Amino acid sequence: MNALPRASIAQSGGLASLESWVSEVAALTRPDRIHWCDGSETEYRHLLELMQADGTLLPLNPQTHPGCWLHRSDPDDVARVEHLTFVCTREQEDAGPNNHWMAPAAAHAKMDALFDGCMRGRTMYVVPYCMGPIDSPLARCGVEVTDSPYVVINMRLMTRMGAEARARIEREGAERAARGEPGDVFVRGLHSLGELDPARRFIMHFPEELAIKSYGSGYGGNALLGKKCHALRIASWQARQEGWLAEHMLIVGIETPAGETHYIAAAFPSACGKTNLAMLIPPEAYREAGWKVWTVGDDICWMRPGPDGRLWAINPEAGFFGVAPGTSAASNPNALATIQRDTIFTNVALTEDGQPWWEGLDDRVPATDWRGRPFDPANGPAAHPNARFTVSAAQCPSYSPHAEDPQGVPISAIVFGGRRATTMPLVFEARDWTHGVFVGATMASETTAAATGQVGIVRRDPMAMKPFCGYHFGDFFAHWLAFERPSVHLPGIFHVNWFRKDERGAFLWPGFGENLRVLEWIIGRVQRTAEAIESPMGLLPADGALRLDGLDMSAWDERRLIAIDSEDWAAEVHSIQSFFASLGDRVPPQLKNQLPPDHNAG
Ligand code: GTP
Ligand code: SPV
Ligand code: MN
Repeated sequence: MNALPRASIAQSGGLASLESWVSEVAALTRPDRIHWCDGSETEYRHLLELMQADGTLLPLNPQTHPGCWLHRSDPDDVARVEHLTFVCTREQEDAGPNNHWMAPAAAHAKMDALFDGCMRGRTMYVVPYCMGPIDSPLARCGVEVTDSPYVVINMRLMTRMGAEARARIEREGAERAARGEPGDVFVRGLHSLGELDPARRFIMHFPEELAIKSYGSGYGGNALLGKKCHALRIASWQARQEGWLAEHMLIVGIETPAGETHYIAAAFPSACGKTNLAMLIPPEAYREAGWKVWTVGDDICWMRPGPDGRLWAINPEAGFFGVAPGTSAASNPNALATIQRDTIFTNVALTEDGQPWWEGLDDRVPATDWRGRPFDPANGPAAHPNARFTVSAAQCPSYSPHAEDPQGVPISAIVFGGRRATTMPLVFEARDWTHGVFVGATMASETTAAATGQVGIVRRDPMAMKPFCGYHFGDFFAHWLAFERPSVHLPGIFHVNWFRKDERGAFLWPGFGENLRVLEWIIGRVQRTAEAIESPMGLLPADGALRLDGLDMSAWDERRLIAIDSEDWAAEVHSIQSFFASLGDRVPPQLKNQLPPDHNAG
């Protein structure tokens, strides 16, 4: 590798205009052609044709799935890569022990050496995008430069991409110029598939420069830079500076029979149920009584105190990049209806007649697995466990009429939750804001196939942000605590666990649509109509406060669902204590003080 220091693109570009940054990128990467994306339907169709011609996309059965395509990724490129993801702040301490760190100059040098000439023979796409409704004051823009047309079409479904976003960037630049501030403000994302070699794959973030460099992966959160890289890692940094929150949360509106809609924001780690809760269909008895569920977002939530002091939230995304396995007419009919047309499927299996298929969909036997081989159960699951669909949110039958409101929706409750076979009860409420921040900060969950690495290991995943917080967790927790002030009317904070198991390994709770029963109690608590009792973890539903009528469940299992085992809790406290210790002295003392008195020292 060339060891000569070179001026990095982001640094030398500074806040230069969009055009000059794109020219610099092209001078480094040397593409054969540059295409500025306008986001039009014509452009989308042209890219689909191009990818059909070169085999990047296979058409699916047009009778059953019009406008749907299959993409098979490289078998070594099927999920986020946390061990190759870096936050490059000037001071290592600012990235925190929760992130891999590299000094910005070294990281730029490493990445620019990889990008040097990497787009020869390829087309470079310039993808302007807006995270959030185009006219929302909470929305932010970025530009992703990529050599992957698959990334371009995914960005078109997932963000407000094209001419309107470019116009917003230029308008904001002109407004800055009028105030005497130079340059355009947008997140600069540079992406190349490179050689798709895991040994030459890095996802680097430069929050102080609002820049991202991603090389060597075409998959999901590694490559669709508007999503985790911008809307969580960079945005969480910006949000801290500017007094708002960028969170790994779904947003769902629950309309009660009284006709009031309560918006709930819920943080569950990757592949732990956000899409499913966001699209929940009420159980029969609730539907008949008039309960309705409105989907605002399924993965990311940006929120800030509004003029009335409540937290107002937008979904910065325009589409869903959802987990396919487990999605069925029984578990998530709204998702299934959403993906019947104009959907990109990645790493699913195929039936004989060219329909997409995955484990848990139905009892048909697929013909071809996610790698394109004839299906043989000896090779493992037919669909990759992290197989995904990409689809416009507007196709979702439960898409909220307020999802595009520029001011967002007001949040009544924040819910944290993890995938825990033991220890954590179905639901509890935090005693106050500080305790709620403690509950979020100490969340843990079993790892899933959404990232490479071992599955099923319990790890601390504060606020479901372990892979996504762009700065030190201690500072992140302090930022959350700072929202408690007289002018802010804070939502209640709750914790749920849909995944508790019995001794035979079966889930105790039916989950999915029945989760509305838990949301009903949460709304009841916010409205001060539902009863609760004290416990060492927080406030549990009082006897009879949680509606369980009509569920096929023994009284014994009902009790076990919300039971707290004192040995389990003691082990949890111990583990939380060492987790706080591992984060060092930036953890706010108010959080350590939430531990039982003999555990909160240090
Ligand atoms: P990301 O897109 O990775 O952030 O995931 P997500 O949090 O949106 O997870 P998703 O809703 O896609 O669910 C992941 C898996 O958990 C799927 O296989 C679901 O079928 C399963 N799941 C979701 N909700 C429940 C539930 O209430 N109970 C049970 N047992 N499984 C669930
Ligand atoms: C997650 O892993 O939380 C996802 C999928 O939502 S990805 O976009 O690949 O990060
Ligand atoms: Mn996610």
